[in-house]
Amino acid sequence: MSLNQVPEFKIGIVGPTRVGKTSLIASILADSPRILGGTPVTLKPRGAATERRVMNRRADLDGAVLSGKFNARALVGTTEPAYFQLALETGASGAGLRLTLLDFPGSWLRADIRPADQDVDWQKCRAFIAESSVLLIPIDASVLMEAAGPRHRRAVPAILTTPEVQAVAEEWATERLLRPDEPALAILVPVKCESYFAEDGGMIPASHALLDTVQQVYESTLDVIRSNAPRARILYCPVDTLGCVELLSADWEPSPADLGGYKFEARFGIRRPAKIKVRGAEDVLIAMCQQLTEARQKAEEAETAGLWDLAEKADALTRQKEGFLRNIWLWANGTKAARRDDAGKKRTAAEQSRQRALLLADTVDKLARRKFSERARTL
Ligand SMILES: Nc1nc2c(ncn2[C@@H]2O[C@H](COP(=O)(O)OP(=O)(O)OP(=O)(O)O)[C@@H](O)[C@H]2O)c(=O)[nH]1
Ligand SMILES: [Mg+2]
Repeated sequence: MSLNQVPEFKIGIVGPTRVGKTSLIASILADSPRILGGTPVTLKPRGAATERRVMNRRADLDGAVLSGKFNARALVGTTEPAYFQLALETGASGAGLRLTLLDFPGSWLRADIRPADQDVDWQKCRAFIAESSVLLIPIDASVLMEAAGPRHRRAVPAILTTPEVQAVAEEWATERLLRPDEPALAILVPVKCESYFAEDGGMIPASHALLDTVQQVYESTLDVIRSNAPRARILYCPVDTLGCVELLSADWEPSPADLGGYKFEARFGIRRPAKIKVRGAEDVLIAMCQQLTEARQKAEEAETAGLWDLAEKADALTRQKEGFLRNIWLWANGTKAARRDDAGKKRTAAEQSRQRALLLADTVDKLARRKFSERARTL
């Protein structure tokens, strides 16, 4: 194992087709220059494939806004699993932290419509999600909030595939039992909620009702996470991936062939100025930085106190699976070495990269100390 290896942190995301998984990933990245403005750190796509995916999604989103009106089918869905490789770093060093998000076609969650020849790929996605230290669960707020009567409400779990989401969350939480030293973070992320927040200029402010409904509909998912991973942190962070839209109509079309008996479609109109304004992505990033900081501090303290032979533990983990702990050790050790050598102030390339490691760790710490927005909650 080389210290020059760049530590990688995996972030899993689970939700049905058309919920907004790809948009959420793209919007975290799109808003990062604002969030990280004034810090020496950037969040960037790593490699051409991710860059292309992000740019395509942004062009799609910009086009949807320019067109004036859109529905969930306005943007093309994901057709195969895609790894979004991101780098959190200082300068164009290629070092720093690697964040990998796995995006997949949400329709694969449903066994009855998943093509049989995609089963192997789906198993790989599930394994990645289970290994991830962060689990993002995007939730379609318009389905929850526009279900007007008992018949609509009865269709909600089928439309949001809550049993399938819960099964994936349970696998993730159960895997945490096998990794008790690793910090774990699950974030419920309502999307398409621009109309429900007064601070967004929403026409039907209902932020409390949204929180209550999310907790009610996802209660058993929260329960399986809590019972299998009692130390996992669970947050609620609504995100607007577009911001400049308003719900125009919500249609529940009877559809006996569909589980739940209804098809749901929300239509959105564009608010002036027609400019995308991401909201809430900062909370997700702050939560991730808190997790990184906490884990690195624990690793450094344990090593300093001689309580925990990090090198030995990390080696053992390398032999097994690439784990969060090993990555934290790599990062903690890199920043510790940087601190040790700080006094020397040699003007070498190695010294510069050490300085960058320190700067990154300090910036992540600072981001971790930022306040969450009013919307975010600990559940
Ligand atoms: N109003 C609004 N629409 C959103 C938001 N997030 C996503 N959408 C829309 O929801 C639709 C689906 O978004 P995607 O990101 O493609 O959904 P996905 O979960 O990746 O879907 P699959 O790739 O099919 O699994 C698109 O038309 C998005 O513009 C949001 O925060 N607000
Ligand atoms: Mg997608």
